[in-house]
Amino acid sequence: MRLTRYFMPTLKETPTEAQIVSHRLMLRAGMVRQASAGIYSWLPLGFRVLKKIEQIVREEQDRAGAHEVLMPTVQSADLWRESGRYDHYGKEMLRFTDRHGRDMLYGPTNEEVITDIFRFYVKSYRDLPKMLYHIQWKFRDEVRPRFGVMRGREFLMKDAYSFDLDAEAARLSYAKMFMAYLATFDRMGLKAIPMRADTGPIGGDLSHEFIILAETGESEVYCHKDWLNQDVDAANIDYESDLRPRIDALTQLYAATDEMHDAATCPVPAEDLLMARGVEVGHIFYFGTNYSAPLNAAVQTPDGGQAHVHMGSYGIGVSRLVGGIIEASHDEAGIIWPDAVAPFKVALINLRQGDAATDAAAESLYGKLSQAGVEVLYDDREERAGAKFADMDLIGLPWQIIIGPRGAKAGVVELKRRATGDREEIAPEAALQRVIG
Ligand code: 5CA
Repeated sequence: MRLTRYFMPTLKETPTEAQIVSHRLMLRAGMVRQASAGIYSWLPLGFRVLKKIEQIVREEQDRAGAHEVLMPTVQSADLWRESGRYDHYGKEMLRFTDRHGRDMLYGPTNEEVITDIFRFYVKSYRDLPKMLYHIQWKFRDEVRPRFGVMRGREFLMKDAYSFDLDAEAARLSYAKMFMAYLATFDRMGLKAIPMRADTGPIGGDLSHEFIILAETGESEVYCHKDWLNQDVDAANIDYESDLRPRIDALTQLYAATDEMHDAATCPVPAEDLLMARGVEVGHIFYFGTNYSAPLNAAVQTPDGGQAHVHMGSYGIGVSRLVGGIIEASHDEAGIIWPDAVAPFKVALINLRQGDAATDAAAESLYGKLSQAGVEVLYDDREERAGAKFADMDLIGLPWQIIIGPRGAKAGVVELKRRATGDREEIAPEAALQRVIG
C-alpha cells in the first residue's frame, strides 16, 4: 500500500478527551473516529487490526469445535420476556418499537436468540454436544462510556454458546473454551490470566474472566506472581481429550478479581501476591439450565425422558482487544504491534522521495515485498525524514525498512525492529528475507 493513496489521517496533537494511552494512540494513529459517545467508526488502519484479531478468534473457536453462525443485532423483546430478563436488564439495554408497535431491542448479548435456534432444531441427546458462536456488534448503553473502544456502547464481541446433556458434559465444553481462550490470547502476544469471577447478569455458578495486566485497566486483580512466568503451552491442545486436569494444574496458581478476592482466606503469602490492574478481554460462564428451562430447550435423554440442556456462554471483547493490546504493548513513541495483529508487517520508508536513485531502490523493494505477499505500507510521501519516522513509530508496524540516498548508492537499506529498536544495515535482498522469515 502506498501511503500517498491510503487513508491514514494521523494527528500531531494529542487529543485532550482521551484519558488513557491506547485511546490517545488510536486517535493519533488515525485508527478510529468517534461518531458519538462510546460509538466509533473504524478507519482503514484500525479496521485492519480489528479484522486480524477477529480472524485469530475465529480460527481458535473453530479449532475448539465451535461452529460459526451470524445472529441479528436487532432482537425481539418477546424472547427476553420468555427468559425473564427483559424487565431486569435495566437501562443498559437499548429498547425501541418498530412501526407496528412491537418491542425490539439492540442485542447486548445473545443467549435468548441462540437458545431459540437450538430448541427449534435439536431434539435428541444424540445431537449433543454442540457449540455455536458468532462475531457481531453489541450495544450496551453504558452510563460512562470511556477509554475509547475499551468501554464503548457499541462494541464487537465474539460470543459462543455450548449445549450439553448434563452438568458433567457441560464442564467439558467449558474446559474446551477455557483452553481456546488461552490459545487465542497467546497467539495475539498477550498473557491473559484466567480468574474466578462473579457471574453478574448472565447468571450461573462457574465463571472465569480472562484479564491482561495493564496499569490503566479497570479491573483490580490479585494473582500469584509466578503467573507472569507460567507457560500455558497453548499451541499444543488436544480438544478430544478431557482438558480439565490440565486446567486444574494451570489454575493451581492463585488469581482472582477484586470481587472474589478475600485477604483473610487468600492462600498466597503476601510476598508472592501481585496486586495489579488489568483489562478484561474475555469472560466465560457455565449456567446450567438458567435459559433452557424458561425457554424450554429440552432434548430426549438416553432413557427416553426429557431434559433441559446445560448451557454455557463465552465472550471475547474483539474491539476492546484492539485497545487492550495497545495498553499492553507501546512506548513513548507509539504503538508496538505484536506481529500477529499488526495492520501491516513492514513500513518501507523512502527518506528522499523524488531522488531518482532512492525512488528506484524503494520501488524495487516495494515490488518484491508485494510479490512475496508481505503486507507493506510504503511511505512515499514528500515529507521530512523526521515526520516519517515519527508517524511510522506511532503506528507501530513490526518492521521498518529505511532507504535513503546514501544507502541507495551503496546498495544497502536499514532494517529496524520496532519493538527493540535494533537496527542494521543490510542488502535489500537480505532485508526481504528477514521480514519474510
Ligand atoms: N453473554 C456473555 C458471554 S458471551 C457476555 O455477554 N459476557 S460479558 O458481558 O462479560 O462480555 C463479554 C466480553 O465483552 C467482556 O469480557 C469484554 O471483553 C467485552 N465487553 C463487555 N462490555 C464491553 C464494552 N462496553 N465495551 C467493549 N467491550 C466490552
